[in-house]
Amino acid sequence: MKSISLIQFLIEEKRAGHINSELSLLIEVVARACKRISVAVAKGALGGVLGNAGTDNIQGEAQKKLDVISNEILLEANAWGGHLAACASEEMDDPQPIPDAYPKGHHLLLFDPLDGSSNIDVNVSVGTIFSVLLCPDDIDEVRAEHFLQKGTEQVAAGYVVYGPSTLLVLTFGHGVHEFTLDREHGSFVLSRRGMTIPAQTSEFAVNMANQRHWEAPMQRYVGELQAGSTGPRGRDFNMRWVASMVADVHRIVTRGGVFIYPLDARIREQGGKLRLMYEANPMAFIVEQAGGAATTGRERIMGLQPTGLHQRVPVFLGSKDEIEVVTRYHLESDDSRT
Ligand code: FDP
Repeated sequence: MKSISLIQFLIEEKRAGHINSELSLLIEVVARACKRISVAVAKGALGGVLGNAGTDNIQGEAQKKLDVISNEILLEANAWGGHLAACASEEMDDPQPIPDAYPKGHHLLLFDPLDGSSNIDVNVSVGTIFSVLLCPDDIDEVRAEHFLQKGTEQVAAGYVVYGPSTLLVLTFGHGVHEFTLDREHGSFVLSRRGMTIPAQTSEFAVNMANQRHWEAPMQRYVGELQAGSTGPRGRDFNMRWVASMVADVHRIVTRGGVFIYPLDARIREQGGKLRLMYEANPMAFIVEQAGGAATTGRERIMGLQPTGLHQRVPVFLGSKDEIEVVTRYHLESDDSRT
């Protein structure tokens, strides 16, 4: 079979009218940066990249050396390309403007440079997540408010998994496609076109250690899954939790399942655990494009009007039928309390 490189694929997408040249260039630059991150991740202890950086990010979380390195790689790669108006990252309080020395483009890039930090030092898959928006016209200075667009406004989203293989999964709103990094040749090669998530599944991903802090509808839903063939669902379910969102979502995009990071009593005030702009929205775009669903347990993630660059939300995504069940349980529970 003739292999198709990412560059060829992007040319095809341009010809199909799905993307313009600037967006194509942006994706090429992000992919190139992720190849460098992949090399750094793979070096592990030999590259001196493991362990804490000794700093905290905006969310007060300890930064790993690889968080900081990955952030710098993505910033540096994107600054001079001429395709961005600004970028924003989990690791930076405020958006980073494009230096005056470089031409500016029309896109805004948001990213979580290295998701799944707790897995870095134990040689388990981690990843990069990114979301691309258009910058509003006639902006002299890009500020955080210009990024606060609904997920439905995304023009591209993707993630890269640094696992046994390095994979790039991408959507422009015309299906979801997977590229595998050919390490010998240094290029991403199309490995799956038009990925689809089956509507039904028997696999769920959630951190069960938090169970006692969940809301009642979440307790009900997972309780029924655990009861399996002896409960109301009448069949057994299996659980998988990598604790790297990218790896868990990739399993779901590959063979179905649901990924849930719900509200719980300890994180209620902050709105949830995962970040809307560079985790939930890009993953929701990918999952919906693959035929799945993504909600907060109550409403569609991509329909939310963002209120902050680092805003957190509850996340329920994956196989459509299951997301409908758990979302219905939340809405029924809310109705019964009003
Ligand atoms: P991490 O904090 O390690 O970066 O993005 C947050 C995230 O990882 C997700 O990748 C992952 O799914 C989740 O948090 C892990 O949460 P737990 O620590 O509760 O398992």
